[in-house]
Amino acid sequence: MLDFLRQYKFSYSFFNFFKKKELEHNLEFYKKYGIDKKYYSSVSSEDFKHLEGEKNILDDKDAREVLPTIDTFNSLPEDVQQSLLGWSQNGYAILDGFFSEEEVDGFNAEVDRMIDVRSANWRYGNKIMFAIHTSRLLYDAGAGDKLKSILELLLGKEIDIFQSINFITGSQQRTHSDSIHMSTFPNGNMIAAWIALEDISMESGPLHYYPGSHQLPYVVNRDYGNVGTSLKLGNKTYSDYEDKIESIIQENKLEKKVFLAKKGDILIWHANLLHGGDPMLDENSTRKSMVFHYYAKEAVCYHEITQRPTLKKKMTAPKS
Ligand SMILES: O=C(O)CCC(=O)C(=O)O
Repeated sequence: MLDFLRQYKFSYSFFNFFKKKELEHNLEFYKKYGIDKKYYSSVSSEDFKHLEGEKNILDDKDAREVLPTIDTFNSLPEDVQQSLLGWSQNGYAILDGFFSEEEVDGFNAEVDRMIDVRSANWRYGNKIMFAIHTSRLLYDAGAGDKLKSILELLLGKEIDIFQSINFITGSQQRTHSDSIHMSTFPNGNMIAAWIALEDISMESGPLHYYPGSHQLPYVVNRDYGNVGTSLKLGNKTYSDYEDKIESIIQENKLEKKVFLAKKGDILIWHANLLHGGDPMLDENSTRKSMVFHYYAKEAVCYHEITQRPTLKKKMTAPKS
């Protein structure tokens, strides 16, 4: 029965009607872009296809030209600066040893504690979702200035942390762009930071990514025949989306890299960088890692596949 209702846009709108506080963030931007919508209305890329949308500064100009003119950038350690300078070209930046051994031990102990007291919100068996809602330590790791100030530098604007995911084992997720899940208008107003919570090997199913893929057009419902109608969502499956991405990788002969990270290393990715999790070669291996996703404050935020506006919880630091 639930699956039957899920294909109808009004089911989501009905649910969203009672979530005004978490959805009203889009209203200001609907007005700015002349979109006639209520806070609970269905929304997708189809609503913006007649609009151009401003580009983020580092999508428009090269980071090598822009970043050295910014004080925050110049105050960063030399190796961090070097990695950020490749952002416009690569769509990712790697920060070695960003979190210390002790800090990461603290994050792992916190995750173990959450599992012990059963406050971990598991999804699909291996993901702990939104630990930042209940753990002060993990919230501070993602929302604290040390990391956030670098991400704001790359987006050229203020951001809010939206989501955290903790993995104990590899995600084995096929290649995708986060913009199909956490979509924005204008495009590109999302950014993510992935942190290795232990040394990562090929056996454990490392994170993979395709350098430069962020410069390809954003793939939206229309691109794989998933638009639907005014009442119904499209009828394609998520594998249809993944197949589409696979064909884009082949057509463009994109080169895959894997992130054989050391404990504490970070990989930051662009909203449209293609990435995923390699298969686990050793099914007994762990791959402890944590990813934070952020939205820019100044954008319409939604989920392209389900055509829903994003429920943004007003984030304040948890008490413990
Ligand atoms: O950790 C991984 O293997 C993939 C994570 C990912 O795709 C994401 O968080 O968007």
